[in-house]
Amino acid sequence: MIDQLGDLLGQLNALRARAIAELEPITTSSELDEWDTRYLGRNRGELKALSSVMPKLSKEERPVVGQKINAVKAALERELAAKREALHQRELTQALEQERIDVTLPGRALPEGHMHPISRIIQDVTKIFVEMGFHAVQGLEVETDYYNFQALNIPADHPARDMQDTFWVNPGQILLRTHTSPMQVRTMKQMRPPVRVVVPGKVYRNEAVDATHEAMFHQIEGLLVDEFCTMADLKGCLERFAQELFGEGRRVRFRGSYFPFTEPSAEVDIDCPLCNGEGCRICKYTGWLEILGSGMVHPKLLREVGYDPTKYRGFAFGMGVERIAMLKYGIGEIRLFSGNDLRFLRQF
Ligand code: 2NL
Repeated sequence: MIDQLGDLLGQLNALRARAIAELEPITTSSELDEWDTRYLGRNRGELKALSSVMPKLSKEERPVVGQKINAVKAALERELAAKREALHQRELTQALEQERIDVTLPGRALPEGHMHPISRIIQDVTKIFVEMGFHAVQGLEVETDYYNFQALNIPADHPARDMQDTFWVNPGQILLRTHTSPMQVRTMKQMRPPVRVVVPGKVYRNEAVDATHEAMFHQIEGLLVDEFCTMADLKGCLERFAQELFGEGRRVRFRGSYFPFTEPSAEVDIDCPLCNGEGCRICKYTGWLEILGSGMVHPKLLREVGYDPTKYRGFAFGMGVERIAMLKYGIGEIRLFSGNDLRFLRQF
């Protein structure tokens, strides 16, 4: 009996030693599960198989063997738990190593687009006048003969109405606006002074297209009407504009000119911002650049919109946006702006 007991305890010790030895080289959780079933499995586990002798043992032997079985079981379960934890830690370390992110790498640059240079100029110019108290308004691109010509003191025989320069929708009645002025006329008819508006937008002329002329281009016109408004106000306003857009210290020069809708009228030059007035290719070695036309609103126009010309005065100005852009960026070909060639547009 004693021999049988000793043999049984020896088998249990051997089982424990073998199980622990087999546990050692295991590297995956599926192997570990197999090991669990083989030794600790409830149905066909080896420990279970040895326990099956229990009923054949004597009363004295049973607790000794029972305790031993429990001790071996507890030892194997401890080893199993420790191994599981070790495997888990290894897998975690491996995952962290593989999925490691180098937070010091530079970010991947997003391709960045930008506004069209003409839109940029329109925005910059509009903002400068908005900051001086002007409202930006948009007009119609299809206008009537009255608003585009008649109300602006451009009579039927005036050269500006030449059939060659105007795109007519209904000849003599409906046209594509040749300047943004019709919207200033509409604004004046809609409200009483003081009026301060800037009107940016597309205009159309049936031009012979070349490096400086296109059939569609952009204008920005400005209009101010108030009591006690003088040409000095016009000059101060435009000087401020020139310095904001072309740089601090820019000088402004007025040259007498003629427009049907202003009297007196003046062309406005700035000292060339590319050579600081020294003379260069852009200013054709004169040191000066013409940037816009301007003048005091003709009394006939004020009367036309219902304002009393003895009480109110106005000044107005107009500039070609493409021309401003060409001067500002030193570009000699107007057609580049409408060409939609990204190799050109990306340079701004
Ligand atoms: C130029 C010159 C100018 C105006 C536009 C204007 C409009 C009204 C009344 C009086 Cl409603 N004047 N506009 C005045 C002077 C010059 O434009 O060279 N533009 C590109």
